[in-house]
Parts: sequence; C-alpha cells; structure tokens
Amino acid sequence: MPAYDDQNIFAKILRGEIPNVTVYEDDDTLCFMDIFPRTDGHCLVIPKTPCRNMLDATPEQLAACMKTVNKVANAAMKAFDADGITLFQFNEGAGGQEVFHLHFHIHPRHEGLGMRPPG
Ligand code: D5M
Repeated sequence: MPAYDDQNIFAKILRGEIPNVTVYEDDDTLCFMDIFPRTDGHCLVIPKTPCRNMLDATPEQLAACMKTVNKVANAAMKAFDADGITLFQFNEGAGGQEVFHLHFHIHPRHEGLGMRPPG
C-alpha cells in the first residue's frame, strides 16, 4: 500500500488551506459536510492525525473516529428526522476510495428514499 500523502484534500482541510463546513470537532477528529452529498446531511468523519485508510489506522484513530461517528449519527437522526443511518468507508482505489485520508461517510436515511449517485 502506498505511503500517506499529505497533499490529499482532507489533509489540506485539516491545515486550513481549503474551506469546509464543520459539523463537529474535538481534539482527535473533525466532521464536515461532504461536497457531493448523496443524502441530505451526508457528512464525513476524519482523524486529525495522518492515516491513509482503515488498513493503516491505529486502534486509537479508529476508536476516536467511531466515538465521533456515534455522536454525529445520533445528532443527525434528530436533526434530519431520519429513520436510519448508513455508514460507508472505502479502502484503496479498488475498494472505492478516492481521497486517501481515512474517512467515514455518515448518511441519514429515510424510509423509501434511495441515495443520489456519487459525484
Ligand atoms: O470519496 C471522497 C469523498 O470526499 C466524496 O464523497 C467527495 C468528498 N469530498 C471531496 N472533496 C471534498 C471537499 N473539499 N470537501 C468535502 N468533501 C469532499 P471516497 O470514495 O470516500 O474517497
């Protein structure tokens, strides 16, 4: 697997080099709105420390991300009056990953409503 590249777009967001719409932040993680939302309320949770994806993540990075996913997903259930949450996470190009900094997609879902296509 290639090494972490700090020129990826989420590393730039973490350094404040490009803007984002922040949903939640703590010492270890950042959650912000996805620029191409596939459902209303589609947002991303990332660790603040370098990590390419789940395959090279430490237990601490994964735990911190899951803690934030749990908080944001429960808040999104209320904020969007959602019926459920879909959690996506992709690893390497063959696994569907396009931005190579670990991230978890949170999708609030409603009964009978599909997801918009990617992009
Ligand atoms: O896809 C990467 C995801 O990251 C995709 O849903 C678009 C989103 N994205 C890309 N650039 C930005 C910026 N600048 N802000 C917010 N969201 C962004 P994946 O296949 O999961 O690697």
